[in-house]
Amino acid sequence: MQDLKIVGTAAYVPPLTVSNDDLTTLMDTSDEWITSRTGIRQRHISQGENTSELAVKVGQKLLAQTGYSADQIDLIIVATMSPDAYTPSTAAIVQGKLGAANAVAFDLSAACSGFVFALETAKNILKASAGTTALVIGAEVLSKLVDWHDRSTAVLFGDGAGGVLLTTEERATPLVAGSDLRTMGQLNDKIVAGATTSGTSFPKQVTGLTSFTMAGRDVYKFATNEVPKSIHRAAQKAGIEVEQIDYFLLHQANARIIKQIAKRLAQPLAKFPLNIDEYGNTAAASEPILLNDVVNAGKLKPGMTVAMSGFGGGLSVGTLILNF
Ligand code: 4VN
Repeated sequence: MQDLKIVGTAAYVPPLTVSNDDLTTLMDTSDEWITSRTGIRQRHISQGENTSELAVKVGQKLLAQTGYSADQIDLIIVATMSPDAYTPSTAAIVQGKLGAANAVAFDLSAACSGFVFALETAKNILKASAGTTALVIGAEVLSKLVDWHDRSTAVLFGDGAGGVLLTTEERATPLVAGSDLRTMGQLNDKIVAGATTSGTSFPKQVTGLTSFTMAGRDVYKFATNEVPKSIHRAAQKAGIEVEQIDYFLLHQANARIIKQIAKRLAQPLAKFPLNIDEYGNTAAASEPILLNDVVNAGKLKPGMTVAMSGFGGGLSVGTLILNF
């Protein structure tokens, strides 16, 4: 059957690393608290590179690795909650810098579920259109939205980007065997960043954006309850049992949350790769950075089945069952 294949994966993180100890000079926190509560040891922080610049580096790596030329790309989706601007889209900037003249490009805003939503969207567009090849990138510079004196949020986040090059090809099994995407918009106020005000008087002033706020306990509860359910629904759609899944690539929000989810699914922790120690929570970039790390570690073999789950702002959750 004609279906899709991930031809390449890539990631880019800015060179500066900030350790937990480094953060103790900005706020009342400790390496012990951060590592035991979240599993984070350091995060990469951009110095001047904006979201599109991280995404362009991922795009350039994907083209170089796969041997595709920029004009062969039909579609570029950038999943981000920290775009360079409201307009142009970060994806349009990426399209221009890559010289991908034949690609339609747009951003997808679904916070930490963004990459999963974007991969499913790209799949559906490629299957429904004459296009064959897409870049799907998750990219974030969360450091520009974080209040660096708020110890409840600042310790959690990092900057980075990752992505895949997708193309149409003849294969025996579909790339996406099952999917489950959900939005719980009644809980939209639980994670907020970059809010604007409409202004009451006229003429109005252009004002700044709000910094990142999160109802941590509520989001924690949401994730541990909803992610296992989403994985079960996606597995059911794929016609498989959760036991048949080789790896669970979960949004790297918090190592304790991931361990809790593994427990609820009654699956061994060895099936849940973790890299949050090195990158922190990079929202929409976390899934493609993790996928790239797992691919580069040689863990993913053809024929394996992977569940990829994103969850967070919206609130939202999304799971894809992927055949490699
Ligand atoms: C998804 C999740 C989180 C998240 C929520 C809570 C949380 C991460 C609360 C308790 C605190 C340690 C940190 Cl599940 C964030 C996002 C946003 O990307 C998405 N950490 N914690 C403690 O006191 O232990």
